[in-house]
Amino acid sequence: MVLGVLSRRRYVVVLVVLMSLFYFLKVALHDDRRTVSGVSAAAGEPPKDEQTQPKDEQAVAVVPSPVVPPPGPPEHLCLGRPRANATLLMLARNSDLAGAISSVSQMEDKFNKHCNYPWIFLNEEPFTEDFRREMTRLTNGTVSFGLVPKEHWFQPDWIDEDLARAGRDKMVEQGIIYAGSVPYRNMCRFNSGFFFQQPLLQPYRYYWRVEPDVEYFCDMQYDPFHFMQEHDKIYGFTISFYEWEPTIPTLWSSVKEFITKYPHYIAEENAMAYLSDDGGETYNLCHFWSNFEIADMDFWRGEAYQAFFDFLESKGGFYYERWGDAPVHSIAVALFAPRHKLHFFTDVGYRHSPFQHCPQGDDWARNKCSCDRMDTLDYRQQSCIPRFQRMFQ
Ligand SMILES: Nc1nc2c(ncn2[C@@H]2O[C@H](COP(=O)(O)OP(=O)(O)O)[C@@H](O)[C@H]2O)c(=O)[nH]1
Ligand SMILES: *[C@@H]1O[C@H](CO)[C@@H](O)[C@H](O)[C@H]1NC(C)=O
Ligand SMILES: *[C@@H]1O[C@H](CO)[C@@H](O)[C@H](O)[C@H]1NC(C)=O
Ligand SMILES: [Mg+2]
Repeated sequence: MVLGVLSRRRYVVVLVVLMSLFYFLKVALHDDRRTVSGVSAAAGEPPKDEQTQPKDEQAVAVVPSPVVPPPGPPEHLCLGRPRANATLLMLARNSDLAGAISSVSQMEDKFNKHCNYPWIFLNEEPFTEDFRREMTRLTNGTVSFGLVPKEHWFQPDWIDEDLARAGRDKMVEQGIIYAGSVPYRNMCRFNSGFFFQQPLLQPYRYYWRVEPDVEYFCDMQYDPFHFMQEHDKIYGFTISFYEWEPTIPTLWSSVKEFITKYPHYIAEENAMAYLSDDGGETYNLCHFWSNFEIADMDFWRGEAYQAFFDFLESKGGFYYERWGDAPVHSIAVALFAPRHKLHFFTDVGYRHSPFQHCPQGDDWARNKCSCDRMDTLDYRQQSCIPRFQRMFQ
């Protein structure tokens, strides 16, 4: 009897030691991998290597398969459920570092610490060692850094630069924000037609777009990617208002031309009523603010959107005017998908200066939102939310 207890105790001690050893090794190896990717970046890897950062599957392969599960929650679970096929995404410059730290740490705190969704950072220049280290430090998810290829970023040669300059100068005279900026136009075109083609994004279907210097006010109590999938949504937003007309003078006439040429891409039960107050004759300038997007890249990769982007690209309006990715995305999802696939995330508090959406009522209290409930764009004069909601009444 006494001997039996002793040997059982010894057995337990050995088991505990083995478990601790395994956990220690796992943590050490995991940290190692994350540090190594940061250090090799500092050594100035060629851009090609940037596209092949370790993915989740490869990361898991580094750790020996456990005999006894390590303590703590399983890594692939998100709020008690398996992670969706999704990633967090940020396009940023190295100079955006402070704003990126602020946005990423809020996203981690409000949502991703429960889920460890991967983060993908994109830039047309290599990210600095500093940027990589700081982003890696903020999350336990896999972090990857991608270099945008030149042909997805810079003004194409076939654009008539004299015409483009004339367009910029005219806009500067009108006092429009980013009027004279070519990089801003590169960014808008990239976000319209190319981000979802990046190799790092290929393994994923859904993304949550995050910008430097934004704010997330509320705790997420559920996984919005699961929500998208389960409710058959392709596009989620929080803020909607009117575009500045002088940035898109010929966008709507191009859209109408596209509709005439490709009527079969227009969905039944589309959201034209959100875009136009006269059945499509004129654009009312309503759009979803694309700095917040939870969306399905398979829609952007699909035939209708590809044809639409190619058509818009051929007009040169990203450079001759200043077509934004917000109206381009919004018009596409409103016309090429049934309106029930669009979703207003009323319960997600978000700010991108100078506008914010603050949840109301139970959502505000339950999700511990840190915003002033009186400060929300939803039903102000500048907002297009009433037009969106009217479609469902
Ligand atoms: N890599 C890179 N990112 C950019 C550039 N311009 C803008 N961005 C990013 O694109 C997004 C939108 O730019 P932002 O300056 O915030 O434009 P705004 O929100 O329309 O005022 C942000 O995520 C920026 O970090 C650029 O020239 N290079
Ligand atoms: C990463 O996970 C560890 C262990 O669970 C935790 O202590 C730490 O706070 C996490 N770090 C981040 C940035 O979430
Ligand atoms: C995730 O989505 C992408 C894009 O739709 C798809 O190619 C990939 O097979 C999906 N992965 C899984 C594990 O379902
Ligand atoms: Mg911004």
